[in-house]
Amino acid sequence: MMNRWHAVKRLLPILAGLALLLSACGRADLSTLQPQGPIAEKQYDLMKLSIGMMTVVVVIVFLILAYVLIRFRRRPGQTEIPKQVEGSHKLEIIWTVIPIILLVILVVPTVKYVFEFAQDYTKDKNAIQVKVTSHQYWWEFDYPQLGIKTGQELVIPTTKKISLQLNTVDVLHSFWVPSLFGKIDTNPEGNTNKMYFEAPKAGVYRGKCAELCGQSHALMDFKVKAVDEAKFDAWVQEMKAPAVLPQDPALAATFEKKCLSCHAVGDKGGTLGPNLTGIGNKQAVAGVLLNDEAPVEENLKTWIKDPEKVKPGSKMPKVTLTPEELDGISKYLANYKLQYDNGK
Ligand code: HEC
Ligand SMILES: [Cu+2]
Repeated sequence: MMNRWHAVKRLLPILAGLALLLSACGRADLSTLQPQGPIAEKQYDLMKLSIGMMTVVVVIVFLILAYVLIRFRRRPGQTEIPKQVEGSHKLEIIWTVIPIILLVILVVPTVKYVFEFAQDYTKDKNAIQVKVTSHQYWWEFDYPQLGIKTGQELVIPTTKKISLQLNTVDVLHSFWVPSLFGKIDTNPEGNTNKMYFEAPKAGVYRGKCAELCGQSHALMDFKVKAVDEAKFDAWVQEMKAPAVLPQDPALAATFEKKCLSCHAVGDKGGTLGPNLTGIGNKQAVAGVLLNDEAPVEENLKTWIKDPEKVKPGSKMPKVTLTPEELDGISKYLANYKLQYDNGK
């Protein structure tokens, strides 16, 4: 008896640690266990149903096992072999029928949701259409109905269905916003995956690449920002407004020459990198340098100075700039803010 208590005592810290670990699975903007939209809620319902059923089965099986172990244990002095039972029709029917019933309970809602989640809204005029393209190591969002291409931050209205078509330009990635919907792959073979979701609560949700895609896979973060319809419309107008370039003409020329070959601001520039319009009030620089952890200007400087240091293997080269140019461009971008969310 004493020994057993010692064993339990030794296990206690491990159990406490596990409980602590599990209790930390709780960020509302990042957790499957705190769904923030209808798709995630239904997926969570399926999880609860299957885990609930498994728990009941495990508990019953272990209770029966414990009962059998105690009730039919070998007693002192017992020498004869107990009565052998086999081919009991009653038992066989019970242990065939019960699992079938359990499977049916699991299958019906699962199949129902599989079809529901696979509905195609790509032709729906009322849905916001977004073409998602994954790159090592960033996400591009193209809104064909609105004529906007952006990156790293998917801005959406809370009132509409968002219909996604997903592709990659390089390797396999997986698009995942745990609190809004499950993972969906972006396939290299050119076959486009589709899905839809809704985010009825305004807020910022964290997204992840969920498929090991290279050295900076773990840094391939993005955000989904859900805003009300008025703010969304304002955002669209601001994204389409003419480019605002640095005031100093020399700095503007440097920026155009060295940055706009890949990046866009307003109506100017290229698409090899994320659109920089409004980068001054985005949630993060390059997805990972969070602007609520360091000032955006500092994050911009850190990134532009040496992208490779922030995200090994990044496709943004280290651009040669004088310290004044680096300061000037970082300041200019930090002040490139949009007003749709009250300049926040
Ligand atoms: C050869 C193309 C190329 C050039 C030139 C280039 N960039 Fe980039 N830039 C990229 C790519 C690609 C990314 C995405 C990198 C990632 O996140 O993995 C990026 C990301 C960024 C980001 C983060 C964007 C976001 O939405 O978080 C900023 C800011 C940025 N670049 C600024 C600049 C500036 C300033 C210059 C000029 C000094 C510049 N870039 C030149 C390709 C380029
Ligand atoms: Cu990836």
